[in-house]
Amino acid sequence: FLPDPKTIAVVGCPFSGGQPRVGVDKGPIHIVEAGLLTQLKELGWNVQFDGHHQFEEISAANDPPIGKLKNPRFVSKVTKAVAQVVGDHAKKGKLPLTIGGDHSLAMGTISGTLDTYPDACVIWIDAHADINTSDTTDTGNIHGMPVSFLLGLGSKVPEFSWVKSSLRPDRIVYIGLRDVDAGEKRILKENNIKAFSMHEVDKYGIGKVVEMALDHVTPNRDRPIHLSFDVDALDPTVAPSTGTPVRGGLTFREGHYICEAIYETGLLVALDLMEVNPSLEDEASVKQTVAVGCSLVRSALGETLL
Ligand code: HAR
Ligand code: MN
Ligand code: MN
Ligand code: MN
Repeated sequence: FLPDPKTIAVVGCPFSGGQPRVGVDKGPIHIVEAGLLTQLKELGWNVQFDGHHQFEEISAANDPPIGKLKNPRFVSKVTKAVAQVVGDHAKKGKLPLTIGGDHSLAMGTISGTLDTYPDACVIWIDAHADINTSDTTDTGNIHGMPVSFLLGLGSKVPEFSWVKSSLRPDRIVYIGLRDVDAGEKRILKENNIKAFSMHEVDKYGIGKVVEMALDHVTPNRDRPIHLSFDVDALDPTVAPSTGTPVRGGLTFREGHYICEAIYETGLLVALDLMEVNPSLEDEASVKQTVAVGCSLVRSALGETLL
């Protein structure tokens, strides 16, 4: 889908409004400082980066909850702008790489992808399903809800009416789930959404799981793929610096295998790396998490072991 010379447009999103812990907004800054852009150039890509995405903060005082949703205007404003930026890059034939920031940003990134490629499918790698609706959320944190907005589930929230809600439930697949709320389990079942939890990863092995995931969303291997990778899909021993770590996650190799296998399809058109929080855990853990984030991205963009 991408014309030569192949170009990555890096969209750094220092944003944390979709969840309560400070620091996740520093994720993209650390990842870029760690040398990711140079590493991607070494893989043969053209790399464009115009600085991290700038946005005006809306203070909590001016952004009271709408229903249960926290910071709704701020999240909406930022993710809407991100949708525009990602969509513009994609329409010019570039591959947008969005570095978060919290996972509410995926409302924007995937809206941008769907606007460009209405046929696109989504592969969502996460410990969490992020599919609470405005009705089912316990926390009100919007990073736990982006998928429901993209699918058009739950009560409509006018503030988010701009979100592309055209994603079909059979065009998204999950890998890595292990902390799914009761309401989310119901939504997954009712909508027949395919999910490979850590149980299936243990049972079948990651190779088979990725093959089954691809068979589900693109049986003929002909649909554009948007890969949204939440670093908390990895085990906390592998990626400790993240806001909602859950034990029993993907190994270093399982995470990288997913990225490598998706690259090999030649169908990847957009990539998100989300939820790296450099203010959590000690300095060594931060370094480790930032490094693993960079290497996941390299694997998804063509780095091979041989
Ligand atoms: N399900 C919980 C909620 O709705 C927690 C999910 C958010 N955690 C994440 N997203 N990091 O993947 O608040
Ligand atoms: Mn997530
Ligand atoms: Mn998560
Ligand atoms: Mn939970």
